[in-house]
Amino acid sequence: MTVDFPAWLRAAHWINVFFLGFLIRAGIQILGAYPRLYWNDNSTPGTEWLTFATRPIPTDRPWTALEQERDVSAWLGQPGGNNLGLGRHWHFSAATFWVLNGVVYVMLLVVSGEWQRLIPTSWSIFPDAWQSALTYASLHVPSASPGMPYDPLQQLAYAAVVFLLAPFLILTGAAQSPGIEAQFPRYGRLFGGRQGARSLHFLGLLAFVAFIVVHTFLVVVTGFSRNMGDIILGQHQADQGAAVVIGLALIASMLATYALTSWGSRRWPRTTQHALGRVIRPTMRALAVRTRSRQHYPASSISPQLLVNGEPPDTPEYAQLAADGFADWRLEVGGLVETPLSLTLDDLRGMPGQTQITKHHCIQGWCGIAEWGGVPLGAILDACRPLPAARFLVFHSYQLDRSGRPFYEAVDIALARHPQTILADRMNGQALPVPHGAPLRLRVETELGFKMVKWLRRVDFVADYRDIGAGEGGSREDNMYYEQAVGI
Ligand SMILES: Nc1nc2c(c(=O)[nH]1)N[C@H]1C(S)=C(S)[C@@H](COP(=O)(O)O)O[C@H]1N2
Ligand SMILES: [Mo]
Repeated sequence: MTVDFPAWLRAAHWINVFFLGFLIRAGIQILGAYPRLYWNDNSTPGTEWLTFATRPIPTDRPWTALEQERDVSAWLGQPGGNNLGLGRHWHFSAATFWVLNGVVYVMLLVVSGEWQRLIPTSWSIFPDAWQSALTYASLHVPSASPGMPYDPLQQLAYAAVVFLLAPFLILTGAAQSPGIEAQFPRYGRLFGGRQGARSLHFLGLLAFVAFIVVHTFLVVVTGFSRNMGDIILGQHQADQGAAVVIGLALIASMLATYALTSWGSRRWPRTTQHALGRVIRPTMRALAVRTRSRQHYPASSISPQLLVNGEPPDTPEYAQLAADGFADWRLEVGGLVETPLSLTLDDLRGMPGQTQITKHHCIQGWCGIAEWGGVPLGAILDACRPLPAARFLVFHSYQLDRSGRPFYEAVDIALARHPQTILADRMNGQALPVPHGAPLRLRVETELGFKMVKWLRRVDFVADYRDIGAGEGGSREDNMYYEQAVGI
């Protein structure tokens, strides 16, 4: 066997490096949105095993989880700053192409027979790798295996990265998805829940970074121009000088791309949201809209305290409603419906109710489990009878968002009939507390928390959301560049 590297393998290597760079950078960006890691799904303050937080959690006043977001340097994060929405767009867009490239690469490995140089076929790889390790430990470079471009320890490390570490990152990434976890709660448990998966995903990142550092170091010390000949031109007999120049230019252009796309994202966030949205929307939508929540956590798993996001409305109107125990509060249901409704709390409580114990997935990364009680949204649909043109439900809140406009979110009508989509007026057996959305909030259990509008005022059935607010499908989409349908 020659030690040539076929062109497809070299291309796959560099495509992999390119998207991995985005994944790591954007992953760090996402971590900055809630820089605390846990092994429990309550995200209870003080129980984190690792934190990069810059702000202590206040103990003398109510606080919201968004206060915990921190700025990330653009040297590390994609795109840098306080940019969870764009970071997620980059992370999932890059993941899409990274996985595609990986699948093509593995298929070609198999059909070309090239896998024999990567996957160990004899147990002797372990003692041989140990010998290599001892050689490295004595500060010498071991010789490559016969007919192979690298020594047994390197082979073992490459095989582990391709066939163990990469799949592990995909699996722990998927386990953080509200859609996937809602439909397959047992899958989430495999990794110790969402926080377990998130912590493991982070450790996987560290493992990848460690691999990259050691790999790069070895590429340099075992003969940089020779190795560049292999991975750029396919063989080390080739013009090594040219290979080094091309290789360094390639790496420089990748770094320049990260810098330019980060700068461009922050300069034109809306354009970035739209462009990358086209890449990730089909998957996002499918997970949010097509999956079904089948969550039935035991009462014993209810979190001692569910974190809060969004500050309660501070308008005189809401204060008045709350002072009267919401006796004068109404939920207005209108728009593209046959029968507009105006429902009191008693009307809602008179309808057949439902309770469910589910996990709340905040886009920032934290989560918690609570019991929610209320009316299935399907019952409201039966009562108001949406017109055929209605495609989205727009939930409006009494609370004002950052732009000073009422907080709203648009939800696909297909979600309204999901068995666990409810309007909740109860939490953990009590009337819904004000911080959690009194008197009524939405629960849509296959999506991220920000879709679940609290302090509800009105539900409108619409054909399109583009003429509402900034037109992105919700306050968070408008102001923070989140995605409209969020199953991940
Ligand atoms: N009106 C309104 N609803 C809202 C928010 C908000 O800021 N305003 N925050 C959302 C976010 S980001 C999350 S994670 C959940 C938090 O619900 P909780 O406070 O009950 O945990 O509410 C969602 N509903
Ligand atoms: Mo959230």
